[in-house]
Amino acid sequence: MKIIFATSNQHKLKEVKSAAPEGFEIISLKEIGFEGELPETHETIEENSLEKAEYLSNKFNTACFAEDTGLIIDAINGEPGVYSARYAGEYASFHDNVNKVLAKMKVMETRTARFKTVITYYSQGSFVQFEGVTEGIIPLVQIGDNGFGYDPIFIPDGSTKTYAQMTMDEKNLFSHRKKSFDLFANHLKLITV
Ligand code: ITT
Repeated sequence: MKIIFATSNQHKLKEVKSAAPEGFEIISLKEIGFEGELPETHETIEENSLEKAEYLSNKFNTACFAEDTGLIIDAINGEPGVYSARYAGEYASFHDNVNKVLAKMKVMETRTARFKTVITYYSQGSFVQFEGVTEGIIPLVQIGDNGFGYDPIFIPDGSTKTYAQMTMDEKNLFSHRKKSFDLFANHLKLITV
């Protein structure tokens, strides 16, 4: 089964390809000839996820899925949350965003946080959403070089490593994205039998 993943983030694309069960082929935006950014104008992860999937589905008149992800840190009122991609500014790098979090978290004793992904599958004008959440903690310093985004500052519960110290397969054992994708894949299996 072929499904289009509406994302301009190549790291997400790689992870979802590695998480997809046998029989699922993930098609990228590049492969369907879309270049550019997807719209993300809302205040919640759910709404942004829907906005991206709906936009692409309407533009190409095809079924597709999109996802929106945020890192939610308790000690700083849920930041960076829905603003995870541009936390340190519109053109901020992953590095800038990580440094901003670490600076804000410097004096915080409570280190709990969670990653949340919401996948939206949009098809013929209707949609369904799948949520994956992984609880964890924010270390005092960044550790590891793998992955992307906030991976160097997130230690999922049940591990002593940050996501950035893990291989992709190891990250998939804990990953918020993988949890939401598994729910989505089950849904697709059910509606296609
Ligand atoms: P698309 O909207 O095109 O999918 P994006 O990078 O803009 O790509 P988001 O709006 O979901 O995606 O941004 C969330 C940001 O959160 C992302 O840019 C990363 O910095 C971070 N992020 C998302 N998933 C992550 C993960 O698994 N590990 C670490 N950081 C992650």
